Amino acid sequence: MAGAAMLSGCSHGPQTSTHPLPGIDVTGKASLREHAANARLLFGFAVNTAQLRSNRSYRAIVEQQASIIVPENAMKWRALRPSMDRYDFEDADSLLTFAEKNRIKLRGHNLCWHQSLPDWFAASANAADAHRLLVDHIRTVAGRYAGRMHSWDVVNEAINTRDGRADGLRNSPWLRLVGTDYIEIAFRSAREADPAALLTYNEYGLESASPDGAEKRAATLQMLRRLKQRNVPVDAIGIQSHLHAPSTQGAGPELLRFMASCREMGLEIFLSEMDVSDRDLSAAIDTRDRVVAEDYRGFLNTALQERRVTAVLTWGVDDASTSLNAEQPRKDRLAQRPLLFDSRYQAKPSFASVRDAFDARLGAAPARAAAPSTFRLPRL
Ligand code: 9MR
Repeated sequence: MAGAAMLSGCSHGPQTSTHPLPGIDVTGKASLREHAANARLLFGFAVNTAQLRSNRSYRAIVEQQASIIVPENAMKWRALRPSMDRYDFEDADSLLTFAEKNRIKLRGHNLCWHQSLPDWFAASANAADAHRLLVDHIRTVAGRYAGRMHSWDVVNEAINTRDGRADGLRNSPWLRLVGTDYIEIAFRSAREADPAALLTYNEYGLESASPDGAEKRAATLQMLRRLKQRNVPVDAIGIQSHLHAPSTQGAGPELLRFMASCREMGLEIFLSEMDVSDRDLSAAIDTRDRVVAEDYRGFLNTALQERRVTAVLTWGVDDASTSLNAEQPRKDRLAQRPLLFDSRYQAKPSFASVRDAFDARLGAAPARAAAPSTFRLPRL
């Protein structure tokens, strides 16, 4: 496993390779993983295995700040399935080795999605074999890492109310080939393969105040309730939380109501893919950084009121590693600044926002103060 050796072999002191927000220490007890732990939260990033392997500064930030990571792409079908009958686990294995060596928890992403399927899938999968393909994949992948994963995004983004179905389900290849039961089949297969991982339904747009957001929340709750009624093993919901600055809207009360409904169903809640797109902000870096930081603060101050939120992850480590420049390029072609560290690994104002929101969850800063007695913290 050459990849694993490379990922875990090089160690580099995080203190010497990152640059704190001017005047603010971000290391050790001042790191986000420590502030998160004090608020009974896990904090971390979606990571890119190539960066983790080759870039010391990137790796140092992850080691220093994260108590949980998720592969941005390395555990998707496209990465794991070069052909129908072959699996390639090199990157995924190396990531787990890295995580375990550094005592960082690993989320798996994802076992069933309409995107990032390998090219052979469209040409080869059909209604006769798709059910078997799905179950075999989940048995093989979740089974390989059984007992070592914090959680798995078992089904990703299965709702799309614009597809016009009464149940709100997305017209995905899995729905077309396997039928509406594909979600239930995926969760049951995942539980059999790994009884320990928290099995998660992960979705975008749930946090939005728009009419689309309201429809998505309603359809998602309807789907989750139905799964729970049928004793399908769903343990958690991932609210992706891809925000767009300036998010003056903030789905505050609706989001809290949605999260309370999830809690009442017994679900744990992860803010699983946070970033703040600055596509619609003017060019000035100071303004962008300030508005993005305000959006992180505003969103987390609301969302962390829900006690079942147990993890917060950003989708990428530093601004150079965001997927947003490809997905939502700015009109002026400037690089987006949606994350907590800039492309030179300097902590940004958004870092301070996230840290302060974690502290505010305890009602006390600096951290380590006792939680107010009225605030029941989740057990991790
Ligand atoms: O950031 C990911 C990008 O590198 C991939 O090309 C893309 C398709 O696999 O997926 C991106 O990650 C998405 C995640 O898997 C699911 N939620 C939305 C994320 C951003 O688009």
